[in-house]
Amino acid sequence: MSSLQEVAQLLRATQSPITVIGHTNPDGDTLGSTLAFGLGLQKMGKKVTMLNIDGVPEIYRFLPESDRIVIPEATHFLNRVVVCVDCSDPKRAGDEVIPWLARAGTVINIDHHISNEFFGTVNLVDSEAASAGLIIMELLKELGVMIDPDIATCLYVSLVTDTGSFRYSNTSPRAHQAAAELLSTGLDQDVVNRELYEEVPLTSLRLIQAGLDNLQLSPCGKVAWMTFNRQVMESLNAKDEHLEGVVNYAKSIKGVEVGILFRESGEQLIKISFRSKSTVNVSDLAAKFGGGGHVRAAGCRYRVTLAEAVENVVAAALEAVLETK
Ligand SMILES: [Mn+2]
Repeated sequence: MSSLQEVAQLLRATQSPITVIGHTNPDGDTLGSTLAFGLGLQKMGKKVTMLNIDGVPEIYRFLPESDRIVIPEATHFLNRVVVCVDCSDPKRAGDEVIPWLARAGTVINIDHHISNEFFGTVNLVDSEAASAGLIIMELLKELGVMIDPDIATCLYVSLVTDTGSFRYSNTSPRAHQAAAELLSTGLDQDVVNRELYEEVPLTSLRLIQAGLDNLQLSPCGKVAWMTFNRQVMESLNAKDEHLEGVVNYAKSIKGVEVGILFRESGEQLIKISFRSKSTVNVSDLAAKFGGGGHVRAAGCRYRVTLAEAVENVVAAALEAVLETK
C-alpha cells in the first residue's frame, strides 16, 4: 500500500503521458473520478488520455469534458503510467484491457472497494472513502491542483451517486466535509440534481415498472429480488445503464435486508447486483459467485441460466441473512 504523498511524488516526477481508466458499465463515481483526475493532471501540464470501455452513458454526458473519455486501444497503454480508478481488479476495466495493462510502464490502482486485489504497481486503496472520487480529491489537493468548478462538479457527482445522495452507510463526516468544500467552489448544484434525478430516461422508468411487476419476496421477508430477462431488455431497447439504482427498489421494502437484481446478459451469463441494509456483507456474498464490491453494495457475473442464478443466489442470500441474525 502506498501513501497519498508517495503517489503524488510519482505523478509529479513522471515524464510519460498518463492514462486514466474507469470500470465497465460506468457509474457516476468512476466517470467523475476519471474526469476530475484527468482534468487535474492536465492542469499540472501532463499529457492525459481518459478511457472507458463502455463510453459515457447518456445520463452522464452533462459532466464537464465528458466527450474527452474515449474507448481504449492498445496504444493508450504502452509505456505509460496508467491510473485505474474505482476498479477492484483489472477485469473491471474490461477484459480486453487486461493484456494492455500488462504492457503499461506503471499501473496506479486508486480504489475504495473492500474487495480490491492490489493489482497495481502502486496501490492507493481506502475502503473507508465514500467514493473513489474522494481519494482523487485528496490526491489532487496533495498535488497542489486548484479544484475549479468543473473538477468540483465531477467530484461532487462521484460523491452524490456513490452515497445515494448522502443516504447510504458510507456517508461519513469526511464525505460531507468534502461535499461542502466542493460546493464552495461555486459548482452548479441545480444542474447536477436536475441531470441526475429530474431527467430520468423513460426507458429507466419502464424497467422499474417491469422489475416491480416480477418482484419476489422470500417467505421470511428478508430477501427481495427482481429479474430482467433479455426479452424485457430488448423490448424496451434498454441498456445496462438504464438499470442503475433499480436494485434499491428491492432493498427499500420494509423488513428486507438484501435486495438483488438479476439481469440476463447472455444465454448463460447473468449479471447480479446486491444491496444490503444493515447486517449482511454483500461483498462476501458476491464473492461466492466470483464477484465483490462493498459491504452494502456489490455485484458479480454468474455463468448459468437465469433460473439457476435466482435459485442459487437467493439461497446463498438467505443463508447469509441467517448467519448474521
Ligand atoms: Mn465507487
